[in-house]
Amino acid sequence: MTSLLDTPVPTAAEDLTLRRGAARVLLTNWTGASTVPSRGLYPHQWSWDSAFIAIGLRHLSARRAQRELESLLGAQWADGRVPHIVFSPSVPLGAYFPSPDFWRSSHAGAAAGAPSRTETSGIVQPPVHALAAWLVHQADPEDSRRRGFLPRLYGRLAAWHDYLTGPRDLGGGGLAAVVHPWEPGMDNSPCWDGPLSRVEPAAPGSYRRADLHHGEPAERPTDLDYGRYVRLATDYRDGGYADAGADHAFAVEDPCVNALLIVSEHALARIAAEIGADPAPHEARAARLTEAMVRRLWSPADGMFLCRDLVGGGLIAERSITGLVPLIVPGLPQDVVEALTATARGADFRLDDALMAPSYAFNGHAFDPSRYWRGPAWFNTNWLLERGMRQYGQFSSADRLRASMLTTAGACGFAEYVDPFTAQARGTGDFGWTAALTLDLLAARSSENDGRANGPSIGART
Ligand code: 9WN
Repeated sequence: MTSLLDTPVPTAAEDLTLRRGAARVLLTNWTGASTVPSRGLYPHQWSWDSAFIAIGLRHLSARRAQRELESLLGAQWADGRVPHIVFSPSVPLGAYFPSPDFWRSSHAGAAAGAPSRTETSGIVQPPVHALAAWLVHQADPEDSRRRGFLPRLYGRLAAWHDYLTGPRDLGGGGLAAVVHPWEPGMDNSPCWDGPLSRVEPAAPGSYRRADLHHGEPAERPTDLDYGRYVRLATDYRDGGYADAGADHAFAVEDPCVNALLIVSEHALARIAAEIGADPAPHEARAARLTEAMVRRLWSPADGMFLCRDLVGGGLIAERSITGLVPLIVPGLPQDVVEALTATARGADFRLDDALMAPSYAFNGHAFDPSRYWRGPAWFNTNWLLERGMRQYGQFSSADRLRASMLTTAGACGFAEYVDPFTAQARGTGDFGWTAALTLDLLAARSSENDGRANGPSIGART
């Protein structure tokens, strides 16, 4: 096992090179009002990408990070949902599938309150936004106050959380559910194999994938998975993107989605206090969500959280990184924290000797080191894990992971994801959140080195 003592300490010059490289990616991917995840594969604005990107962008320009979130929330639907993609009208339709003419949000989503002049998808992604807004505010509170950044966003963020805890509480147990594998952002995780097996794929000739023009087929979801994604999205659209009363073929409660909702609800409490609103309802909701997440998704036998299948019933017996992300939630029961940190270090995720934690258990039956969310290591989930371990006082694991992520990010050219054994780049390069979270990790490390240590909670982090 590699110990912390074996980890090479980068020199200030190496940090500067890394910072410059990450900044270059964010400048190149900036479109004027937001940042694309990648110029080729993902040429529009994505929801949770924008939140992670804002968290890093604030170290380059707090104003630009504010605009990143403002532009995304400007496309919010009247029912509160924040769409997972906001389409750029200047990008050709064929550049990404499913394109605006597939989602038809301004017409098909009219009853649900889709904007009439901006085209978006009709599904959502994990709610990282209130957390991002709070962190962006903290990067330059004076500018934020001068521009009324938080007062303008607060109502929208609250409506977003109301949507997730209201119409999206499909299980009736107090958690938010996702209705498509694209919603939790871990598209082809083995967690979805069971629920997806009940879905009849769309006919192969009825759509054309654009992702394979940019990515290796062995690193992307299979055609069978795509056919099922298209079927689910088509059915949701044809039902007017309605939630309550709809006959969802796929409905899952996901730990990462709900953990991010809880942390964002804590952030909303801080935002409320900052702008003179009442934080108490947000803290109360965060506490209710935390209790519901432990009650409905914790598996003592697995030592981690699992996904709950609301259609087939029961917990899904697949060990994915989603089940470790709840470490970012403050105030978890002590026995849960102990088991989770042990699982993170154990043979399935190897936090203390792998380069980065894989997206799916090393020993899982479906593990594949190259294919998308079925094994490769992703920077956003590892960033969350790093924050979670640090929050619960696991400093040496967190320090080691941070050092390894920084080395890997530079070596792989800010790749979308990497092989967790070799750090070889997978997916697309110059990826937005890889660059942004690199900047955030660098900033955290240098502020700790300067003696300005961050607080223990993710929400308290500046
Ligand atoms: C579908 C943009 C997004 C990420 C997701 C990631 C991938 C899209 C795709 O890219 O999903 O939303 O076409 O595969 O899985 O997490 O937000 O970077």
